[in-house]
Amino acid sequence: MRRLNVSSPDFAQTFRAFLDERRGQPADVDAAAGEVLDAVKARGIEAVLDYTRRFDRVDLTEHTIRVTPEEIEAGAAECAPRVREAIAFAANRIRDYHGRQRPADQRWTDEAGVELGWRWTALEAVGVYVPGGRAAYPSTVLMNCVPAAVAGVDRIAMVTPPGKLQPAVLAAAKAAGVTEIWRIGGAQAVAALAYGAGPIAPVDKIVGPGNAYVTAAKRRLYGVVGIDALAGPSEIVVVADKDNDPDWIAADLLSQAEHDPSAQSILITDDEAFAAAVEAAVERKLGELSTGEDAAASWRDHGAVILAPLDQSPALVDAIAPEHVEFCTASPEALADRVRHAGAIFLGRFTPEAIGDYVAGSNHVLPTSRAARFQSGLSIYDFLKRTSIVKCDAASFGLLGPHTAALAEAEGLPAHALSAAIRLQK
Ligand code: HSO
Ligand code: ZN
Repeated sequence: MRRLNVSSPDFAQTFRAFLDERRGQPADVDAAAGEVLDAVKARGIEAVLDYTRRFDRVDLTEHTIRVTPEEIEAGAAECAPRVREAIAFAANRIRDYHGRQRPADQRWTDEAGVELGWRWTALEAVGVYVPGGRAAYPSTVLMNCVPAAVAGVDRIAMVTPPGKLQPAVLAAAKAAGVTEIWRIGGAQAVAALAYGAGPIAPVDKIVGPGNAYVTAAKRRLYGVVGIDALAGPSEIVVVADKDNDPDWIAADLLSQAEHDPSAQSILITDDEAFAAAVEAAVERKLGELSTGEDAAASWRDHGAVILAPLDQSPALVDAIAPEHVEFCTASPEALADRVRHAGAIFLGRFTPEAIGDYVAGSNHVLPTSRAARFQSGLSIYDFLKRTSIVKCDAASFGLLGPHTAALAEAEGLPAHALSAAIRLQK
């Protein structure tokens, strides 16, 4: 854990170096992922089944690769009622939040008499990657699939590595409107979704987090399909005054740290004694968490405490452009309104980030690694596209046609000029 102080003479330099540190650089697996993609493109389902045997050590067939509706029902029924209730609660809130994002179509006639506008339509088919093992989060299923369903996507195809499917993941898939589940993982699953393979029909876009192979496969397939942002290690900034309970703030910092040894938790506070109390609380709690090992590594290698007047916190937050920022102060808006670059902002002492991870309704798929400077979290817009609409009549064409012909001639494109001129002669 690093201690930085804005009033120390070398702060600008230390802070810059801190921001430039790269966390958890993904392994260079690009060539290996490329090979898998080529094989699936060439040999389809056979290659997918081969890789599943080789990498996952599971022998599947074209028929057993699909999780049947009966299996989904039976698995979801095993989910503890308390968790099932929470999934339904979360799904409803996520549905409501994303439903409000729905943009309107537009149509108008401008002063030249041209009818113009645009129309929004949903993607037809989307693939959602859900990691296996410990990172098979039902919340991730909800956050990726509910917005797709709200947008009106017809097919939502989930892939997840073979093995026992967690009841909560199946319950979330059901609640989110997933239309099919395939037990495949890794680059071969991404390839199957992009190219289609045997019973798996191709999709138009692939979203969802995965390991280095999955990320490399998605990056390579961009263009064949759409992809979401490439997820990096999670991060949180907590801006807190001394009136907070240090234990609460420590828990919030640890809630990000426990995700991954390369996650990052940063405290910004104006009170040295409070900072020390939070640090002590973090150390105490690390020993109590089952995820303590990862959290300790994250806090040790990437954690930071920045001492600064709180009035300077919006500028510091902007420089960090974090995935999440909490303002745990009496008047959080006064500071938060001045922030420009952050994936999600959590206001006040009773809004820990965990609320946003699960049930607030806002999306927890957010820009990491300073991508908040140019990117938003996952939304209904990731599953919609806009089509432009243009209509001229003879009179309005009379106004636009000559300018079209002039530009076409300037570009050396005579057929373009002709398609304008030919109508002007009428
Ligand atoms: N905080 C993570 C999302 C998550 N948390 C899933 C719990 N489960 C990245 O924003
Ligand atoms: Zn989280």
